[in-house]
Amino acid sequence: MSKLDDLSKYISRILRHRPEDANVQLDEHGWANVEELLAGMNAAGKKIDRETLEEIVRTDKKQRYSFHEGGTLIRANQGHSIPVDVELERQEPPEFLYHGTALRFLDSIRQRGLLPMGRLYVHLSGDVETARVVGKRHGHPVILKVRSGDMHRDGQPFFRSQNGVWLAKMVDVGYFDLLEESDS
Ligand code: HQG
Repeated sequence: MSKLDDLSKYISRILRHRPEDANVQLDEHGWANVEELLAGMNAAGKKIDRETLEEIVRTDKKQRYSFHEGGTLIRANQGHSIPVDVELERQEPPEFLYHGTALRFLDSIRQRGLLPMGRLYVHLSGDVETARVVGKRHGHPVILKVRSGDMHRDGQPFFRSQNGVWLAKMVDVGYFDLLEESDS
């Protein structure tokens, strides 16, 4: 992993899950003070300066972070486990969305539906390829095709994060099927 990727991974953890590890406080909208983050990271042995942080925010492949207030505040665009309100936009989803997961989770998902587990939302992708990459993080990937259009018509809200990830509170059993690869 490159040095920037390693720092970025640490920043995700601080801004989404464990701000206290770097002595950082998030406000109700998930914003952290940039100076506080830099000081906390350096104190925790993750050496970083403002220029490097700006480079990470600018070049991150998934555009995970945003600056605010002239670069004095920073937050993760999505993916939190701590309950912050990142002012997600409610949006009408496409007819189908995709969720990549691991084969070993499938029985449980079929019984209980897709749940946010350690995060605030279930993460869904607009395309099969992205879902496959997400699923691979957990093991042998399988892809679920979610009937997001039906969920929407049944009154279930969908959100889209700043960086284009589709989010739902949960996906009930009955709104997804295992994707047959010839079907994609
Ligand atoms: C599974 C990355 C058992 C779910 C990615 C997933 C994504 C269940 C895992 C973002 C279940 C949670 C999120 C049930 C769901 N029983 N397992 N009922 N319901 N699961 O990491 O979607 O690089 O919290 O299928 O690209 O994998 O961090 O969610 O496999 O966008 O920016 O429980 O994280 O982005 O795993 O990934 P995660 P995810 P970043």
